[in-house]
Amino acid sequence: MQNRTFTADAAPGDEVTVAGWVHEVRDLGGIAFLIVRDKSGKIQIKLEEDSMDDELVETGLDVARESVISVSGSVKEEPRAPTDVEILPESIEVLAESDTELPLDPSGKVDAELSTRLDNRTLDLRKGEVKAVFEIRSEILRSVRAAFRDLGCTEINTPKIVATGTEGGTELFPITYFGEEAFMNQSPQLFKQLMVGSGLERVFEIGPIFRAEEHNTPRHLNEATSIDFESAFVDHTEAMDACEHVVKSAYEGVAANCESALETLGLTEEFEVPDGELPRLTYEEAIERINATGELDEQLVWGDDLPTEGERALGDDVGSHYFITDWPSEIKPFYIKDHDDDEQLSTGFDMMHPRMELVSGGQREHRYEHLVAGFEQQGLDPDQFEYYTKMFKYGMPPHAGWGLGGERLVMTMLGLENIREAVLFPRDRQRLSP
Ligand code: ATP
Ligand code: AMO
Repeated sequence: MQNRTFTADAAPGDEVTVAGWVHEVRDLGGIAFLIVRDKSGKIQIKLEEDSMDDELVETGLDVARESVISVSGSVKEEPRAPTDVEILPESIEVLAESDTELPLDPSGKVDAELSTRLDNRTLDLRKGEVKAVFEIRSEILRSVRAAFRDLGCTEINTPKIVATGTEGGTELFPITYFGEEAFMNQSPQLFKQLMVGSGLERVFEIGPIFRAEEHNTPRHLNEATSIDFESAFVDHTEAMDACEHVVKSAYEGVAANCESALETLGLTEEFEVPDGELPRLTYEEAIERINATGELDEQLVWGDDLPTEGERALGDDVGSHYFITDWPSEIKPFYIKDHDDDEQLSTGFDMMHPRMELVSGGQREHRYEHLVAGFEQQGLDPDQFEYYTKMFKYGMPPHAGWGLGGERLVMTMLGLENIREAVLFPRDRQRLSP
């Protein structure tokens, strides 16, 4: 495989070896064409019976679609070839034969159901438009990491096997840990907070979260990727600024570095980087605006969580990414701080895409007594969280942060209908393999 040339780099006059998958075989009788596909694109290989070695032509004609071959030869200009060049082969080596019966058609000519695609991701990602989603996902993660670096964050990794949940007891996956009950972590929440009180001060983590969600929906996964930020010495408004920076950086990175993937997805025209300061509505304004749309059968009142149809009506009304701030304390978790002058009102916020929630965050309760009281109010046993609460006795600075759903960011950015399309091997209620 030494000196392999990507098909996109093969220029007229070059002697090259390209390797890839047989995308198409067209035998016109006397002359035949193989289209070879690799990660960079496709190239035509011309086979001519009269002028080429019989064995070479036979090898080329016998090879099944989706087999892996290596072709050495000279590159010629050919205006009738799909990429204006073709290879006149001197040798063709079959590296891996494919069965002729394929569970899905990587050329995309025959549509496949999502479940068939997920069962055969290797073949599915041979399609340009599926591969493009994951190239963009990779760029999003790269840009997000760079944005966290701009903000002076240190990347951390925290345990995924834990003793307690944080985001509501019903959504935990229990496991057995050397005879003891343990859980898959729902959020790095408590660990990232413990690290803002350490010498690191400002941290981020990109890692899996596990939630035994009750419902099967197009926007929930049972294993998702959480992009988490936490910083000492900032309040919730500064945490929102950081959130804006990170989300915008993801869009900017994709706009700058994923031109061809966006083109493959037909998004070149409509791709827009969120611009200007994102609107920040209070929860109270949000419910008033939802009620004013008349889209809900029942009017929302203070204290209600926002139903999906309400989020959608408001998203249509606002028309861009936006924040909802100042949520009622009673519907936010124990670690979110209330406003100093009104304990019914929390510093919790959500960042919304017009289609759905992307981020939750807030300023944290860093005062030991208030924190312990908050546990009790939510019916949680503070003793179980002692490893966490005790660090609040040794100098825990004021701090704030948020968690962004990685797949939701990919999904909303690319207009994907189902969040499963943004994960290679999704975990949902019906899917544990592959
Ligand atoms: P040529 O004299 O260039 O080999 P041709 O026009 O005499 O081509 P054939 O050789 O019989 O015709 O080719 C059959 C078909 O394949 C034609 O429709 C021709 O346009 C097309 N064709 C020939 N060579 C190429 C090529 N290098 N790339 C793409 N299509 C080709
Ligand atoms: P929350 O529970 O709102 O907050 O989660 C944060 C973000 O993670 C994404 N998300 C999911 N994505 C796909 N499938 C799921 N099942 C799923 N659950 C959550 C969403 C959501 O907005 N500890 C807090 C964050 C914080 O305050 O820092 C938390 O986990 O995009």
